[in-house]
Order: sequence, then structure tokens, then C-alpha cells
Amino acid sequence: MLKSLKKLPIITSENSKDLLICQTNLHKLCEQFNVDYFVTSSKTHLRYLTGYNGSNGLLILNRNKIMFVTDSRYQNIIKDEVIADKKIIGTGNLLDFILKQNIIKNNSIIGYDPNSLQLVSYSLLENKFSSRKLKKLPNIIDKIMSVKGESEINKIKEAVKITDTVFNNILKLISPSITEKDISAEITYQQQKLGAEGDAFPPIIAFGERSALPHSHPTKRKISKGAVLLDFGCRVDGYNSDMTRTLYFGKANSSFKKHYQILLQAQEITLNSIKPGISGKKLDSIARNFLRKNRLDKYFIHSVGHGLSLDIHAFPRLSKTSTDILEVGNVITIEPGIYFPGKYGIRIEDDAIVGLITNILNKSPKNLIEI
Ligand SMILES: [Mn+2]
Repeated sequence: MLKSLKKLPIITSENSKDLLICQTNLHKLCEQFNVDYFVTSSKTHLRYLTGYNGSNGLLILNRNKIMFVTDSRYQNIIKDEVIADKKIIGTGNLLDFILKQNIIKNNSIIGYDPNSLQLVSYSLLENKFSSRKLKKLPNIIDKIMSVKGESEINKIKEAVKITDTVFNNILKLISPSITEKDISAEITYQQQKLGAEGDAFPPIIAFGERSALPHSHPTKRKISKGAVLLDFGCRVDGYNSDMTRTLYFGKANSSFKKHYQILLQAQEITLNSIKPGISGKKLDSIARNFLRKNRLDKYFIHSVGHGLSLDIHAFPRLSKTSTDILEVGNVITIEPGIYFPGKYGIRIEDDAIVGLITNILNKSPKNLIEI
């Protein structure tokens, strides 16, 4: 039965609160949403709920047990690393396999959520399960995952600490011949050297007018007078950090300085507004309205931030349209940015734990650094 979850999941085992939330919600899930089964193939769902960290797997939940299906490559690993009531080694396509084995009965209702289908496409699911009814449910697992327990918080704190340390080291490395790629490689190397499992995402390092592209990839471009945008993070036991700082190589001109101060204020006002019960939409509007008052809102072309979890962009969403409500134990990032094409972009991002008192995790300086 679901009680077996108590033994692991690798990610949540050290904290009973995580497991309690996890078990209670999972246990009620099929009943609450009136489905016979719930299926997910999301890598992060699988890791969170069973401890599995491989590339091919399916979790099938019915009203009284969790079944985990993978292929023979993972046979040995799952013996120790996966917690489920039933561990099944399938052959060929896992959906075909579970149908053949009658693991999911005919005429049943199968629930899935928007992130369930990472390793299996909807059309495939629809095609294979034509004799069963599919029912799309809200983001249940992501919502469960968004409330962090102590052990999860500690992993995020460790990831943030590594990122802060590396940022400080990078500042010392910036010199006239350095390239975007040099910095990116150094970040990846140093974060792992300090114990990270890997980068949270490929570092975004952008010099000069390239900083006006919110998601640029590092190039061989050498540094020159202008903005230097660094957005990076790392992963510790699956949990991510995500931080952005914008520096200036040389002496910043007055327009850059003015924009920097306004953006920093927008970011801090938003950070100070974080509280349980506030919506993602409201938080986004706080940054946007402040920038509007300063006639800069049209340069703010993305959302104010996002939830941080085993996924780098997780629940709760913080955007113009998000009705997600912040809860105690959520971890989020606040990252407003303003972008002037052909000139420069400025973005500042910190990670924070939602609580009665907001805990801002990053310690890297935010005053304008001119190198
Ligand atoms: Mn981010």
C-alpha cells in the first residue's frame, strides 16, 4: 500500500512532513478526481514520488497502490532506489506492455496531469488507451511538490550557497580577454567541483548588447565595455538554484545606472511583497506596475519569476495570468528584467522561501558592480 512511501522516496525520506503531504494527497487522488488510475511519466514526478532517476518509466496509481514500470536496463537500480508497491519490468513500449498485461483494465477512467506526459505523448496515450477514458486533471503532483519540507529546503539552500560562491569567484576572473564561453565553462566546472550534481540549466552569459536577449547562449565573444549578464544555477540532489546578476564592464553610463536602480527597486519591492496567500498574478503586477510608473514596463517582456523545485520552472507560476496562490513552503524566484534591443539588458534574480517571514536565500551583492 501507499505506506511503503515511508521508506523512501530518496528525495523526501528524511522529512516526515513531506511524506505526510505526499501520502495523504496521493492516497486520495484517484478518489478525489473520480478516476480509476492516475498515470505519470514525468521525470520529476517519478523522482519525487518513487526515487527513480532514469530515463524510461511510468507510474500508475490506483485507489490502493502505486505501480512502477520500467525496462530491464533499470532492473538492478530500481531494486534499491525505487519505492513502489509493485515494481514491474516491461518489454518494448511500456504502454503496450501494461495494456497487454491488463495492468490498466478496460473501460476504466485514467487521469493524467499536464506534466504527466513527459516521456509519453498524449497522442500515444490516446491511441493506446482508446478503450479507456482519459481525463485531464489539474497540476496535482506539481502542487504537492511545491510545498517543501526541511530536507528539501536544505538541498535548495546548498545549491544556492554553491551558486553564490561561484558568482564571487567569477567576479575575480573577469578580465579583458575573457569570453562568454570561458565564464560559462568555469561556472559549470566550479559548481560541480563544489559538490553540485550539475548545472540547473546551461548558464546564460551575455556581454554588451547580447544581454538584451533574455535567453542567449554563450558565444566566443570577448568582453568589452558594457553590460555583463550572468544567469545560472546548480542542482543538489535534484533541487535547483537559479540566480541572475548584471554587472558592468567599465564605467557605466548614467542611463544604465538609472535603469539598474529602478530595476533593482522593482525586484526588491516584489521580494518584499511575497507572502502566503498572494497570487502569482498579483506578484507579477507589483513589479510591472512599478516599472510602468517609471515608463519601463514595455521593456519587461517576460514573467516576474517562477516556482523552483525539481523542475527549474515549477508551480507556482508567477505571471500576468497566473491564478496560482503562494503557500508556506513554496520556493520561488523573482527575476524582473528590462531589455533595450541593440543596447543592453538588465535582470536581477534571487530565490526565496515563502513563509510568514520571507527568506531570501541568495547572498550575492546586488549593488551595481563595475569591473
Ligand atoms: Mn529563473
